[in-house]
Amino acid sequence: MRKIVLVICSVSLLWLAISCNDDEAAYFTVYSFILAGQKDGNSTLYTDVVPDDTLKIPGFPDNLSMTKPLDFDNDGAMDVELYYSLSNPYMLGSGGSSLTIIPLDDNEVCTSDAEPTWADAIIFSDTINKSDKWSDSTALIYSYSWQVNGLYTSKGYFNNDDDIYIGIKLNKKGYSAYGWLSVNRAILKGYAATVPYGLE
Ligand SMILES: [Ca+2]
Ligand SMILES: [Ca+2]
Repeated sequence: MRKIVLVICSVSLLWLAISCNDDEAAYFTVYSFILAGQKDGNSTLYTDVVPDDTLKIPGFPDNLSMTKPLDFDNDGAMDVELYYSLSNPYMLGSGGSSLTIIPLDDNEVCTSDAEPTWADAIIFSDTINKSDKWSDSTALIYSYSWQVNGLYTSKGYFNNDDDIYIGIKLNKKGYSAYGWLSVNRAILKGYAATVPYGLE
């Protein structure tokens, strides 16, 4: 008799859990980390940008900036935006360019301890998880400016072709997932995020 009661209880609990969560919640799993540069395994959704995309501003030089939204988990909602801007080419004596990343909705970007407004440079295969430093503010990927006298200023960690990554945290309804973005200067190469699985 006790056995029967137990079975009935667990069935009704399950039913309750399902019926209370029509809008996706209870029965899925999502990995709590991703490795920088990881392209498969652990329910990773990888988007290779082919060919690597050198950002170009439509209508330049009348337009001096552009945004490029990215959907990491392919759910139709954009997760971050890249903002690319160039200086006016008619401005004599100086010029420059910059790229920033803007987390959308509740999402966050991994930032540097040393430079809190810069996207952190994560080396290949390093773990990206909740222990990193996360910010929901715009973060600098790189900026470069020059003057005709030969002086130039470079900021951000992504001015070169180093094999480094930007960490992304997708804060969704009821869970967080992690991702990475590969970009050097204004060249977008690819991105990935872990996605929930077990949910139909
Ligand atoms: Ca998305
Ligand atoms: Ca690529």
